[in-house]
Amino acid sequence: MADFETVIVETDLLILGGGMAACGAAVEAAYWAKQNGLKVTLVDKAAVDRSGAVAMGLSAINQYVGLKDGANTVKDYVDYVRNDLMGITREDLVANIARHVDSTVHLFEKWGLPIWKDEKGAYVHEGRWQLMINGESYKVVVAEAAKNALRESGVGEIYERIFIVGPLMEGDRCAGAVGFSVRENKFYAFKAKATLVAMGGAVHVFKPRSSGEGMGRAWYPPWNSGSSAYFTLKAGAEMTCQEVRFIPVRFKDAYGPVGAWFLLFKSRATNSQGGNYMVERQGELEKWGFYGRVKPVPANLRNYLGMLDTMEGKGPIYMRTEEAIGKIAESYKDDPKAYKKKMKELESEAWEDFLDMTISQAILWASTNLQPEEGSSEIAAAEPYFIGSHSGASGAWISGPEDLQTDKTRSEYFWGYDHMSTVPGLFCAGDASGASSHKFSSGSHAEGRIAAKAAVKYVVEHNTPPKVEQSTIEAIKAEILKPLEVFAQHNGATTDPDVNPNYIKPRMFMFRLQKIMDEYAGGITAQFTTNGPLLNRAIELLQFLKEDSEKLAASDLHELMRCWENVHRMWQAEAHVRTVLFREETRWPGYYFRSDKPKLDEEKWHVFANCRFDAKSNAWEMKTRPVLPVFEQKTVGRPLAAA
Ligand code: SFD
Ligand code: AMP
Repeated sequence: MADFETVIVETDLLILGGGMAACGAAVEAAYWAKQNGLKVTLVDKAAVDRSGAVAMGLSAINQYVGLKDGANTVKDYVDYVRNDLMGITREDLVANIARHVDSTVHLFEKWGLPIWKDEKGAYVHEGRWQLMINGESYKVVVAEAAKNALRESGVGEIYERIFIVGPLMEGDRCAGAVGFSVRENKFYAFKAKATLVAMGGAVHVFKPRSSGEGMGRAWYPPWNSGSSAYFTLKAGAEMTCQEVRFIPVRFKDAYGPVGAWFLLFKSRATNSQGGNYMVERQGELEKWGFYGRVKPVPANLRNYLGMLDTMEGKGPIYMRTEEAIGKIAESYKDDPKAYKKKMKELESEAWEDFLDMTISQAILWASTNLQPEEGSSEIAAAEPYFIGSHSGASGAWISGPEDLQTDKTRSEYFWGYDHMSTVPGLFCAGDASGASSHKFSSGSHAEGRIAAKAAVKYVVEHNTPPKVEQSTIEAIKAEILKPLEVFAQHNGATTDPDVNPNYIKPRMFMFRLQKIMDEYAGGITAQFTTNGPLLNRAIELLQFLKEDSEKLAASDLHELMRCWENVHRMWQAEAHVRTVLFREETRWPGYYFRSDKPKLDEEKWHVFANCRFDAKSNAWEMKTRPVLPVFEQKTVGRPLAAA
């Protein structure tokens, strides 16, 4: 397009995203880049102060190992994560993050994040691994440190409101990224010697529970639209755990988190008949072998027990907030003044939990006259999300650290640089990297630091500027801006710009994608259940959708972003469907159930299911990779097949 300027930016390390992992990367990269005379460039689609999952703040830091106090060991954390993921996890990656995460949390505190303390000055824990925070400004605090680090060191620059579409390649090497400004008519090509992808997970791939005016309300941020997965797939990187979606159980309709209620307030969840599914359905856990017996019960199995109640018509399921608050306050009953004070304190903690991170849930409570100390609140299993940092695991397959490898894992899990994907020069962290769940906000920041340090090392050892022809950049530019052309060419054909025989608007396109995923790939409508024939049909329909994506139309820059967000979602969807089909078992009931393969198959499927899109042959490659321990596994057995 004639009025679209092309801006070329040359840098050494390119950090994509401005969330928790990217901010960690910025802090660490600034330090190492300065020592080596290198340049670092960070690019975010939004404004770093309030971008990504932590935009609204958080009320807890979910990963703190407490190594200094001797509370836990790295191995304890690895055991926890492996058990929660039904045995499928990269121990080397989880351990690498776990051994560094405490220092990240201490940095947060130094930068001004208020972490709750008890009378003795010790951190207040929500649960074994979680710390309570006053986190409304969590992201602002973390962003400020990242911006200061880049700017004060003199090595860095930050581009905000630039939407990254995809990779720039030089043969098999990642040579940077391309994107466009969402405010000005500018197309950007960032040429880099190393690129770190930290553009979060994917939301709105599946049809959400929210509809119409409420549709932007999801648990995870709707602006994380699968850009990390698309970028790594298009660069030719091997992906892992694409079948491991995360379904969070949340306060119904506004998605308020449940962690503080279950762990800090020790609340029960009961069905409409007063039954507690975690007690009444204990027997069901036996079907899931070793993993049904671990403590805490894996998140997907907790979900599953509640889902069984819902499917049997025993809903709604309630979080018994009034009962939990009443129980905690009970010991103060003899002293009315102390009781009143305690009740006020609990009430304000309950509201703050939401006001810190899911303000809309507090608004919903207020607008429905709900007082948590008086009445219960409905909870429900939400739609599936793709997120490598929480209780899901999807992301790129990356190299682990050399020092944690065993003789058996070295050839499988290590190829030179910490947290580098299988594509040279392409690093991943946070939601972008797979098979290392439960890093959350703090672990994602720590992983960003680990990956950035390794990426700087990579640049030092491969210090050659990428060569990409200007004609290649111009061809990519034309492809990316095409939806604007399509709209300009055809919008006169109808009076309503949303309906046109020659094109499809991104919102309508998203509805098509969500319908396919919801009905065929085990969304809410299908009660999280699917099977081989349904998945094969989903693949067929996704191919038609891919054809339709050629006709996406954008009336302005904002819609152009929406077009590409949905293309990103579509690729995440395909990687998911293909991998669910590939793994011929049900391993994570409560995330999804394959009705044609309803059991765990430890013998055959105690492995990673990986995939890769090969651009040259335009085909998907599916393969398994072994799950290997880096710690002696005294706590884990595998005799499960009989279960
Ligand atoms: O209660 C592009 N999370 C929780 N973590 C905790 O530690 N404690 C909690 O209390 C947590 N809970 C929670 C959490 C998240 C949310 C939304 C709620 C509650 C309501 C999880 C963490 O937030 C999460 O693990 C990390 O933030 C993941 O970090 P990262 O860096 O992988 O993702 P990000 O922070 O969302 O940042 C993504 C960035 O990418 C940008 N971006 N930039 C350019 N071009 C594109 N195409 C891009 N696409 C995306 C984004 O703008 C952003 O900067 S609780 O539920 O457990
Ligand atoms: P959530 O609010 O569900 O994201 O949970 C926050 C943290 O608490 C995460 O680390 C969860 O894995 C953990 N968690 C939530 N509910 C439970 C539970 N019932 N038992 C054990 N851990 C939980």
